[in-house]
Amino acid sequence: MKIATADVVVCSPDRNFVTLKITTDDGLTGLGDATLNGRELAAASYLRDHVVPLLIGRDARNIEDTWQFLYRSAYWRRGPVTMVAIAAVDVALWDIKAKAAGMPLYQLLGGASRTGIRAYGHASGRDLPELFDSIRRHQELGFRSIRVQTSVPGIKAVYGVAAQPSAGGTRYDYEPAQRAPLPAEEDWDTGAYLRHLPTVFEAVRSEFGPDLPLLHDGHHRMTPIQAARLGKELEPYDLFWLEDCTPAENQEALRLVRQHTTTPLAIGEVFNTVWDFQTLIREQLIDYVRAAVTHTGGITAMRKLLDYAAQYQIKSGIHGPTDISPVGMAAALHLDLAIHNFGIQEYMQHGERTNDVFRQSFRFEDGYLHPGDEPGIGVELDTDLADRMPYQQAYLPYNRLGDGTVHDW
Ligand code: EZ4
Ligand code: CO
Repeated sequence: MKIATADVVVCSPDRNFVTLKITTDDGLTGLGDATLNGRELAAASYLRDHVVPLLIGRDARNIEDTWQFLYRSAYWRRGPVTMVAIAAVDVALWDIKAKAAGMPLYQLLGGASRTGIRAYGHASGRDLPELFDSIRRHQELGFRSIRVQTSVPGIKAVYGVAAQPSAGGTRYDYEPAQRAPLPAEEDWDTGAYLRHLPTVFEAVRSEFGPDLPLLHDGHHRMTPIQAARLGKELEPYDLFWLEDCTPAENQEALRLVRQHTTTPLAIGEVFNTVWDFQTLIREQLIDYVRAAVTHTGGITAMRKLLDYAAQYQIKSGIHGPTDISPVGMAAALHLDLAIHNFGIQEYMQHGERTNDVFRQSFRFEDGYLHPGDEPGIGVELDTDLADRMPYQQAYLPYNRLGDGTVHDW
């Protein structure tokens, strides 16, 4: 079973996606996601120019060996561009192996450890009535765990908050990447945020009661002492997790946060190897690993990372925004179903055009996701349709403080 062709497909149905399609000499195909939001073409070039030529003729069955070969022979280690490329190859080869075995991928990973995958959705609002509306709307969609983001008085645009309710006010979709030649500039004031957020969670708890699991994303914007204070002040509202409270490249900084709060911490959507989590896991500075299959070297690397986390009772919280394609999402779901230390799965639903290009077997029912039982990962790419939706320049926004200083976004 040799790799005959490997094609990189860049398309933009509702947003940009980079997909690798590997075909073997016996006609099996596998898909991998290499989407790197705002830097898609770098990932596409890394694959096309430097990885695809190395794949042709290789034995498609040797997944571990191919992973180690791509990682070690590059010499330059880690980094998002390298790791999304390796992830795409890895997931495509797992897809092929599972198709060859006639099984859904989760069966090859040890079989199902649960019947469904608890998912959380993204509610947001510019004020409390809008936020409550959005939470109710997500409950109607079936979500039983909900991330809460709101505007902050005095700040014009805040990450994760829909600028305005779209499509007749029923859905508060938030797509951070904008199709434009330059990134949008947003403003930020940590003091205003720290004063405001506990009042939001107090209001949400009194409206929705104690049982609804609530999450919040701090999006790397606080210093350790600010994060410690926020974690402490949110304790009465019993968060499922506080995500990315600090930038966390400085992993030791999390010790300070931990010493001050029992609010559970989730970190890692911008990380891409097990090494980036080494201190966080060994010192038990986090409760959930937020890495994505797409950005962290695929199934092979994520399995090792999550098995390492399991030794410390740290659970998974796999990153699942819309900039992970349905291919990356499906790969995550097979892993979620198979591992023992599953925590929760982020699920921002893709748009209709995306679902037309990527036909999927995974489903969402009553708050639970399931990858489906088709052989492989259960996603097929309509390449003709994809070719009619070419790449469009798009950037994530960035933040400036009141005095013009660039701040973490
Ligand atoms: O901003 O994936 O928790 N989810 C997030 C995401 C990220 C985007 C960046 O590409 O923080 O929405
Ligand atoms: Co996040």
